[in-house]
Amino acid sequence: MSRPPGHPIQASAGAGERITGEHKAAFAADGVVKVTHAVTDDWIERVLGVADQQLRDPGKWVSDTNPGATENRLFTSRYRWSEDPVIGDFVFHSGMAQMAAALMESRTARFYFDHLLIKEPRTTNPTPWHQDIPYWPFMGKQICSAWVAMTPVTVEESSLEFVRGSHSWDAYYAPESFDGKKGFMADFEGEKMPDVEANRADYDIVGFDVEPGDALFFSSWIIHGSPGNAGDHRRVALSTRWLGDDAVWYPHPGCDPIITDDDTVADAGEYPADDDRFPLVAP
Ligand SMILES: O=C(O)CCC(=O)C(=O)O
Repeated sequence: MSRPPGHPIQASAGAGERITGEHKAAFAADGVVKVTHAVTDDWIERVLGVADQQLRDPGKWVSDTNPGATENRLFTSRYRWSEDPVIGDFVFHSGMAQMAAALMESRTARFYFDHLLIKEPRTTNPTPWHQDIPYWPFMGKQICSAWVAMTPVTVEESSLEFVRGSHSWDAYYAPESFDGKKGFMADFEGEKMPDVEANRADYDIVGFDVEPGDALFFSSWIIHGSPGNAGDHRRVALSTRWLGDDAVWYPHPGCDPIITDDDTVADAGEYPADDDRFPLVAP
């Protein structure tokens, strides 16, 4: 898993200038902001091509609730960037790094991983309410995702919802499996996630309807989730994960085991200056 040939670090330098003071203020206060038309149509076609290809011939890091089905299926594929030229190109040249850095008020953005998320029509599986940071072997406030819609999606059709401002709660909720099979694990780091869904009125929940190419940038600390896809068309999104200046390598009980201490030159508690695993994309 290292930088693929043909993807030198190259500026999508102007992309950060798309981010306005208003975007930054919303991201800081709410923990999430929508940037419309964040990527151009050619990216959308190319990523939708990857989605078709992945459904036909899944990569190594896949989850799939209903293999082969065209309905009621939640499919995800991760860590494709070093093998798939489209995803690699997206990581280095779509401008997500520059926008993420600008929103995090970070000088730099290193790439962590890509996450393709497909919900076929009439998929009942929600994405449960969670924070990202406890799932990841990093610590820091300047860590975020750029979730880009590749199909039009309303909240009813499974666009993302957020508990506004929850990135500032100073709470750290233990990872739980998304299929609900494994609940709270006492040996994982973090408290039990409260039942947001059952108590929606108690939370300041904001959801975003999006068009293809719109991006939701959100803090890795914000509580978020999405309902199932009640609609009759496929929902496709590509999330990329970004590490800012204050990120440190922090492997801990419960975090994603795909990249471990053995796979990186990063040292626990230190900035992850590992250009092969976590390439510096911005500036
Ligand atoms: O697309 C989804 O339903 C979930 C996305 C998500 O949780 C994420 O990108 O962190």
